[in-house]
Amino acid sequence: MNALVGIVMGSRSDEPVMKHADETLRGLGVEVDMRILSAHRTPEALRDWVVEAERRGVRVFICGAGAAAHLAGAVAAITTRPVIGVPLVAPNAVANGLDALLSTVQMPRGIPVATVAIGNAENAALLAVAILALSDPALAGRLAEYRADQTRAVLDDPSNATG
Ligand code: RP5
Repeated sequence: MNALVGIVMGSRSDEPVMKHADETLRGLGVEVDMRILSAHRTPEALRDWVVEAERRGVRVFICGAGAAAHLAGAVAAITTRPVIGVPLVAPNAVANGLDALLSTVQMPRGIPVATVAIGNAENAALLAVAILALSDPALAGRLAEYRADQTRAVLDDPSNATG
C-alpha cells in the first residue's frame, strides 16, 4: 500500500518526538513515509522528496523541526497539499521551543502551515487522519473509535472521582 502521509524531520535528534506521529498513524492503519531531511542542510533533497512523495500518493505532510524551524514552511512552499508543522525543543532551543513555535506558525499570507503545540507530534498525526478521513469512511470510523476509547479512559479512571 502507498504511503498517504509523509513525515519529515530536520535532524536525527528530532526522532524521539516525531516517532509518536508515526506510531499514531500506523496504529490507525495509515501508511507513512518518514524521512530526515532539512530545509537548511539538504534543501534540494527535500524538494525532490516532496515532489516524489506527491507523485506516489502522499496526501498530507507532517514536518517537525526545532530552533530556526523552517522545514514546514519550506515544504508548504513546494506543495499545495496540507502541511502540518510540529515545533520541537531543539538542543539549542530558546524559551523551551518558543523559537520553533514562532518559526513554524508565523507563515506569510498565501502559504499556510497548520501548526500544533510544541512537541505534540501525536496531534499532528490525528489532524492528518481527520483530513484523510473526510474521503475515507473506514478511517473515519477508526478515528471515532479512538476518540471513544479516550473518553472511556477518562471516565472509567477510578482516581477521577473526587467525591
Ligand atoms: C533543526 O535544528 C532540527 O529540526 C533540530 O530540531 C535542530 C537541531 O538539529 P541538530 O543540530 O541537533 O542536528 O533543523
